[in-house]
Amino acid sequence: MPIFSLPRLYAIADSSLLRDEASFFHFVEELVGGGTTLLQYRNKSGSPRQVLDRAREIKRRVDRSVRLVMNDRADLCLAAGFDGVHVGQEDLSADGVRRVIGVERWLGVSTHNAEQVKIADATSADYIAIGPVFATSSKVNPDPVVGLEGVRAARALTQKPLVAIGGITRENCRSVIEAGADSVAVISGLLREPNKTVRDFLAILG
Ligand code: TZP
Ligand code: MG
Repeated sequence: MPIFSLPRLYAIADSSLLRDEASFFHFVEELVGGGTTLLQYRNKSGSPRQVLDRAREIKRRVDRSVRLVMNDRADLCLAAGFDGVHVGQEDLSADGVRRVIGVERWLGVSTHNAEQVKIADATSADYIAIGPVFATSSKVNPDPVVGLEGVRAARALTQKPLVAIGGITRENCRSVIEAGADSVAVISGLLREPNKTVRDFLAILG
């Protein structure tokens, strides 16, 4: 497994939240220009071909120092030459993804309760995400909010790097790190003024 350390901010670019392709790529460039070093591409509505085309374009536009993570799809991660995959509870299992992507690429798993954290901890996942920490409108049918208490509980159950997700803003991100998360994953909190907002998050999180 690669030596693994997560940056404090894990930006997620969700293509459904940007009105067209040009704004999507502009958004990605703003995130990276602001200092994002770990970026997940999330596209729940495109065909596999569209997802891959956009992924390749992201890769073309973004410096190699930025780690690129594909949401849901191990096959498209490989096809796009991304650095990792993030899967949820209904995607391929973590160990199934690992067999596809090999040991070098990064693998993250979403969890929503203590039981799922324990199970993910026993897999070959490189990091575990826990959430939604706060209310979110970026996910269809989100699981119940776990709160800061859920982050603390997850922290106690795993030594893998822990990502907190769901409703995280500049205002509440410190409390999430203080509850034990290593990194905060943010979707809607980056949509406005992404370059400045990324810089703000990085300044707040040190
Ligand atoms: N998983 C748990 S909450 C969530 C996902 C994908 C959405 C997070 O988006 P936002 O806009 O940062 O609340
Ligand atoms: Mg998924």
